[in-house]
Amino acid sequence: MVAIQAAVMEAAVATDARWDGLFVGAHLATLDGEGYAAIEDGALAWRDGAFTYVGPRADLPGEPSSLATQVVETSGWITPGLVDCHTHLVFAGDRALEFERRLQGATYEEIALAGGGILSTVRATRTADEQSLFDTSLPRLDALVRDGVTTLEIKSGYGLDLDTERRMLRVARRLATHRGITVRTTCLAAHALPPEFDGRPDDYIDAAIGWLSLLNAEGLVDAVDAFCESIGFTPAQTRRLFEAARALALPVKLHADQLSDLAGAALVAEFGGLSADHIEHTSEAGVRAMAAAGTVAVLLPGAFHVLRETKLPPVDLLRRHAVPMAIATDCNPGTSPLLSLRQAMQLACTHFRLTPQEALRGATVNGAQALGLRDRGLLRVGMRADFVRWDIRHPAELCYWLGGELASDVHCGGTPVHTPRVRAGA
Ligand code: DI6
Ligand code: FE
Repeated sequence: MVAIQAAVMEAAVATDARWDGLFVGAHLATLDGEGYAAIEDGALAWRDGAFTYVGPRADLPGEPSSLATQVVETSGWITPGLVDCHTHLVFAGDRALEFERRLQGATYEEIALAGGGILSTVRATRTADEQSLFDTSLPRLDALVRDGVTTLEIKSGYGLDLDTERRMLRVARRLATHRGITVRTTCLAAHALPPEFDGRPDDYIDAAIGWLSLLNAEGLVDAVDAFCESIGFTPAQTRRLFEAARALALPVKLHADQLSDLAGAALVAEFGGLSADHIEHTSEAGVRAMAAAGTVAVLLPGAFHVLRETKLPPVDLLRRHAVPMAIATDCNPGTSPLLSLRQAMQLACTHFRLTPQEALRGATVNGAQALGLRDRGLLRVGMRADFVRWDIRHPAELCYWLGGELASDVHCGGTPVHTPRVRAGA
């Protein structure tokens, strides 16, 4: 395969909803069945944003040129578009110096308790206006898209006051429109206690509940999250927030059992939550509760790796109880400055012993489920035409390479959002 130079295309490209197309010749990892549910020498057609044919080229119901205006003879593998279901992508500043301090022995908790950590990003984000927040976040979004992401979640949580939480969520919405991809927003006002509420965490939860209903009324919130941890909020405080979310008919998810077992996974399952995230310390009771509630396990190997954790999430229990596992970047300036979902899949295989098949499901269909989205994550007729063509010989390569540029065509709703600038032979 000839090396390509790649560029993220401006959203102005191909916004025509009638745009259709047909790729022939690549192998398809449809994920619509056991394993990769692969189809060799496949064909993939779409129209009006949804797949109209997914199958072997040999079974196409007519001449390719009669099926679509644009027919592309291609190679490699096509997978569903990747879904990054847990990110904190919108923030200002960075925490590289904190990284150095941790390398010298300071722990994440010590830095947080001394007013650093999340609160240092809060200070930087509060002083950034909307445009500069947008400008610093866009390159991070583009890095994810270049590596195959077509849907992602973005959390607030570095404002911890109404204006800045709103600004973060507005930037998340603007990023989606600007790049032509899907962004689901999550209100994470209960991420840390801001200094003005020192010693008054219950008052802060009351304030956060008030902001939640305002931000929801402004159409800025798709889900609600909290950091339930000794350095975050207690299960009782989290429960109060979840009750407010329920009253607003908003789905919940939780940073659960990351650094200790506070039974966070069971708590979010009790509320029928979309996902319990991190869950390194979750017990079997928590896993059973997730299985019963249909709550997805979101594994975040980037944070595990960067914090040099040793406690592994209960992957065997999740398999035994058939809890779907999703993989996400957790892209954030403190514990997971990770700008590639494929790299997260690689880390999930090396650290958590997921198979490359499990990792691909985790970054597609299970990630979509963790966002409550059932219209994507598989190559199937009728599903959204979100897909990626990769320059690889086997899908396991997606979890094998560390770095590199493998994604050659990224389509979201049938529209290209990243293409090779120079195609082989062009
Ligand atoms: N857990 C995480 O992984 C991020 N937030 C959280 O509660 C880390 C956020 C940060 O350190 O900035
Ligand atoms: Fe997180």
